[in-house]
Amino acid sequence: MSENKYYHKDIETMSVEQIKELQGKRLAEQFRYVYENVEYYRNRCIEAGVTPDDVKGLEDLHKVPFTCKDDLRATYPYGLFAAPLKDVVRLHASSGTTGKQIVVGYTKEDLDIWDDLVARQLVAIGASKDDFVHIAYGYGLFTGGLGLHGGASKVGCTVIPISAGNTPRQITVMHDFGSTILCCTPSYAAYLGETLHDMGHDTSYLNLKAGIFGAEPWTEGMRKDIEKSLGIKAYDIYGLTEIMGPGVAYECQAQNGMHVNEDHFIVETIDPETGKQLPEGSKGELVFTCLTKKAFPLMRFRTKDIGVLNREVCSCGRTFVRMSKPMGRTDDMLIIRGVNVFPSQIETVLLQYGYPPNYQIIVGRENNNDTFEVKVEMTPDKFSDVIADIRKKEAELSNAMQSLLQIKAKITLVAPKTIQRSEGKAKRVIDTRNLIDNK
Ligand code: DLL
Repeated sequence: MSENKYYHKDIETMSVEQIKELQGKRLAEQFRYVYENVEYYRNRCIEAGVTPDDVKGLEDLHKVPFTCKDDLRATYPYGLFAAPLKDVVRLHASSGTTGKQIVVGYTKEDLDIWDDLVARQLVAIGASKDDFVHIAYGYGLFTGGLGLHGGASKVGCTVIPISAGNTPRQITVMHDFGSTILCCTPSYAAYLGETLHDMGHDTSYLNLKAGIFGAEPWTEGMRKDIEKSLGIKAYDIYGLTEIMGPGVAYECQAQNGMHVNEDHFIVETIDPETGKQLPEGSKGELVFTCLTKKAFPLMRFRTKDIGVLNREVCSCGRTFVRMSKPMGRTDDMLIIRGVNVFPSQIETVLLQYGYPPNYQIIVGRENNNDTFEVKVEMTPDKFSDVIADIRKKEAELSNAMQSLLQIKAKITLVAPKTIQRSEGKAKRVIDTRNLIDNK
């Protein structure tokens, strides 16, 4: 696994000048395509006084209006699609900030490119046709399962599409089928490592050599623990539903930042307050522009992830800029057991069920598993001191939240006026996981 391998060597190692030239050309074409095909975005451009003739190359990027998650909500479900729906062959979705999910789509060509970009990740960590790729990311509307699946199929690996859950069975399948590369969230990898040892085995029980972990923050400390407990090299992968899913950026064997697939995306860092572009190397909000996508091509999408870009040449020989691990968010999105959760979604459910928005979200980690509790204040009319009544109400709320959030929360109803009021911003979230490296 020490020799550097590339899936698209010529592209992954092209000179920075060539990359920038390609990006500039693609930006001009793509901006025109989106302007012509997405009415909502065209109106945004008209308001900003920008036409396709104004965007000729990378130097004009700053003129291109931003998009953000609220734009997806405002146009739900298909208002930002640029291709006719008859050409859309797949939909995926992720959490919106309130009741509705956000929906994205792919043409056949988009899927082909997505598979290629994930294939770059796999080959960069040494994967080949000889590998058995165990995909324990969730399959379904979440992009993790099918995203890694497409990339591993492109490389010609033997794919084991097991999806998440049933942890002891995952260990048995990894052992019996001879899985060599594990793909899942880092917290699930840690949990699998722990389960392996709880089942009385050590790393020699498995044939694993590497893992591709992402979709949530994880620290260098977690990387070391996972590598030790599973006897593997652990690699990071970044992506987001709005831009493509996994494979927007990928780590190589240097394990020192994730290469952004710059032939298909432009990445910038901006000052989240002013929206001004920052020089490469400054910490800021990551913003991505899709250069080739046809079905759902977002221009200058504000991710709300904070990160740093590094243009130094990497020891692997790749020239694509590297992004750091996300170092936090500019909004209040939490990622719990790999699922994106907004406090506003929780509020939506509480209001639907007649509870006031006095609640507290408590997130922690026990035995490598995220714990997720929501304390909700009862109103005097809902108050009861009969335990069975309270349990029934808790179960009702828990089911409603699970159906919206796609993960289970422990709901604890508490007596009226017992959640501390705040004089400034309400402290809604207590998260004790420490998932960001403090560099
Ligand atoms: O998490 C896509 C994905 C699937 C990435 C599998 C990697 C592997 P969303 O559910 O839309 O998409 O969540 C996107 O997750 O804005 C980040 O805040 C966070 N995130 C994704 N990858 C990483 C990572 C998928 N490697 C949001 N490290 C993003 C830290 C990550 N945070």
